Amino acid sequence: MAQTDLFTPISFGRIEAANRVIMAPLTRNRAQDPDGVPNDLMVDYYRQRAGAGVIITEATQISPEGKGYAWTPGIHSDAQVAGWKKITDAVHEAGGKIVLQLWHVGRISHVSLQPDGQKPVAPSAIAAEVQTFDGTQMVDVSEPRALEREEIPRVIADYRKAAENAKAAGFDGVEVHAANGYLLDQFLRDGSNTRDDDYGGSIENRTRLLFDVLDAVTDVWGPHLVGLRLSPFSNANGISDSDPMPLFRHVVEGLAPYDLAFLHMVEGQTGGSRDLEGANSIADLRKLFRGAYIANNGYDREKGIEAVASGAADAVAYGRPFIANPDLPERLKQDAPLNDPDPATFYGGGAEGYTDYPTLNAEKAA
Ligand code: 8OZ
Repeated sequence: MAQTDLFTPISFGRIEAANRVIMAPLTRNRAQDPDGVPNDLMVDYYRQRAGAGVIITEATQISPEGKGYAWTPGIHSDAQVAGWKKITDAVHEAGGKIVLQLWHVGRISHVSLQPDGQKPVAPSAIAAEVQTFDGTQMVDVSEPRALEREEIPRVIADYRKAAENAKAAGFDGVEVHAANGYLLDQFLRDGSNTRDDDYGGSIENRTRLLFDVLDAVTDVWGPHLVGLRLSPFSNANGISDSDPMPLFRHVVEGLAPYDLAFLHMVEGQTGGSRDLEGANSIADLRKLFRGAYIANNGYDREKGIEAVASGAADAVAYGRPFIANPDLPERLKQDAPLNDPDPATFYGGGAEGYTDYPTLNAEKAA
């Protein structure tokens, strides 16, 4: 039997991937149309990266209220669905697979980005001490208002509608973004969720919204086509919990009935240290999940190969390396040099630092 490595095919549930080099979700703020419609520049960007086993798109707001940064795309309007359809068509023509990341920012927003200038919504009226980009400058996020109990079914319905829209846009699946301190993570954690109804308090109550959303999204997509992203030990966007291990054990144990395509975890601090208080915490959580596991956070070629070879992960999601190397899987396979990403062009702007990084073939021809 051929040995399993980073470059062999894998099934994420019903999503068949040609290799295990996954493109991590990357916010790039190129949807400058005020309505958050994906544009032709984004078509080029994603087409260039179709060699990934699976592309997980940038976080995409499920509703106008779910937006927290200027120029991020949405999946709640017909024009957005049409824009994404061009992207899924281009990736499929190039032989790739692409999954949409469903996102609601919750309290990580600013009144100027919200419909009618209203306050962002959150589990509780507790502001995060972080900033966002409003289209002109970095600004402190606004104080949110607590969602009313009777509004929660509407938020779940927004996830359902977005999941239907993603299907209409031709995606191969969806990933529910429950990481990095956004709405679902805010509900999970006791630092941001102090509700006294059935969506706050006990672990069972704090995890209820996540499971409700998974119910809705898997109902739309069916089994083995929905993934989930978590960042159990990150404090990204001012998130905190007094005891994350039992919380996330409950989450991961609760995933069994959903028949997810994959579980995708940010290991350690998002974009930062991989060191955890409990060295085996991630491995312990992973053991509780029966499906495919995608590891993320600071992996290089060697760490990725080692993670798959040892069975610590089934696949590895690369973020920053995919920004600067559209043909990353090929480069990793050949052990070819990598281009360095330029942080000045990560967020916003045009083609520069977005679609102008060369492939190996382009470098050879030059
Ligand atoms: C960087 C900048 C803005 C948003 C995340 C969606 O951390 C993001 C994000 C990352 O998950």
